[in-house]
Amino acid sequence: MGTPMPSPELIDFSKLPIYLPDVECSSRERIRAIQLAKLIEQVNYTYKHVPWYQQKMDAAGVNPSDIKTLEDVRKLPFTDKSALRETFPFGLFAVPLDEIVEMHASSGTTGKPIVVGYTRSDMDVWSECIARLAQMAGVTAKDRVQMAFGYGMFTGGFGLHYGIERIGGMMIPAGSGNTERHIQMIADYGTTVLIATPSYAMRICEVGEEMGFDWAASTLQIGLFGGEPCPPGLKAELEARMHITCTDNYGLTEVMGPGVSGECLAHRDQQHIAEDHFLWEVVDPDTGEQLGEGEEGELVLTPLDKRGIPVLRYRTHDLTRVTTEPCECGRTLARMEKVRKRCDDMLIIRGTNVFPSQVEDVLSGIDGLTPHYHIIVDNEQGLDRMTVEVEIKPEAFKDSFEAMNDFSREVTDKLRTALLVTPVVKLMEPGGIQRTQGKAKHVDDRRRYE
Ligand code: DLL
Repeated sequence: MGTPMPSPELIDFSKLPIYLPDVECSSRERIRAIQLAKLIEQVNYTYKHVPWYQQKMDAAGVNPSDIKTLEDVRKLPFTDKSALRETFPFGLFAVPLDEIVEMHASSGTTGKPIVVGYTRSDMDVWSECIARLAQMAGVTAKDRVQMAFGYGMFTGGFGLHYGIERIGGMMIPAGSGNTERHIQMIADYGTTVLIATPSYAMRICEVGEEMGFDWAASTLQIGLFGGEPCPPGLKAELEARMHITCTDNYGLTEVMGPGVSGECLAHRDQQHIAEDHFLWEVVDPDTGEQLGEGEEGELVLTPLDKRGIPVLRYRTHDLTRVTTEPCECGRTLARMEKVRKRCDDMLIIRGTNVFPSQVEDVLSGIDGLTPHYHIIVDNEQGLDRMTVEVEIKPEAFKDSFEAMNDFSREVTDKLRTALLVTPVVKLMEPGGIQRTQGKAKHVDDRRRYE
């Protein structure tokens, strides 16, 4: 069963189990050799099975046979969300749909989501990656693991679920929402591990405190959190108030979902990348040029054995730096610094990705609104809250409170349907949203947890 967190200098790392020591503790040379063999095969596979990539590579004048070293990955074109948007829903799939056993989706920058599909072998790799990161965090087959992610199109719920099953832990598939019930279930079932976004974990913590739940005496020991940044201040508070070890894992739908990297107990501000399944690069977000080890830039990922929907050099827009220095936990897999910032305007609200462009699209389709809007995000009550201020055209302005209320509800419903997040909508009178001289600043992110 997961152990409460002793201070790092007291941990005997040699006693902590490692899921795949042969890979996770391999020499750097061997890791690179595995990556190269897989990269060559993956590029060939992708070129052969995805016409979109064949065209892109032909246009860039690069052939799979040009990939002879890991450095040659630079010859390949980048991929970003627009590729998935252009080919929605299945245009990047490399296998007939009959071979897809599960699909997931996440927000795109506009109306259509990003759709991904997994073959049976993709599911095996996925659950292995999750099993590895859960074990890195101290989870074992004896743990009772309560899921507070939704079991929907979001990759977090099912992804983490399969990985915990793989190490033999007991899954408690509670799903998202109903915070009081979560606390009751922890008490009733003796839950030892909680899976959630860190912000929702904080909400669970606070509601528990309000209910008089004694976190210090509870069975809960480990938080497997992810899906959004977990700043050190938030992590420290979760650990102190819930009396747990709060770990953080990272991933994104386009390359797998959760499972790309996870925190070990030796370096609590970093995450080991599953390098045998992902080739990482850090690039200058403006020029796309590769940066050296330790330099901060945009993480670019090439999954090395993805069969359903392979992607090459995926631009994550997440900013980080990577080190390949050996780690005290025994793993030799590279470590990425926790992602705190993105280099695009995507917001993560309660674990759901939201682009200002989606908000703009919805608002522009509603009669009676001017093009001016303002998004405010805060987390004063523990949970992220998104407020959207919209401005009414003079002709749509009504004296009746009822009529204005109905209008506000219509805007809220349309935003909720598109974003999967329920915003607080504030109707502003004509001219009520401040105009700027230069670029309009649409987003004010006031969340604080430094
Ligand atoms: O959030 C996958 C995931 C689910 C990871 C559950 C971990 C746990 P998306 O919805 O596609 O996938 O969002 C991916 O979320 O590019 C980051 O910007 C952000 N993100 C995910 N995990 C972390 C994390 C899932 N641990 C986007 N720290 C990514 C910081 C994170 N940001």
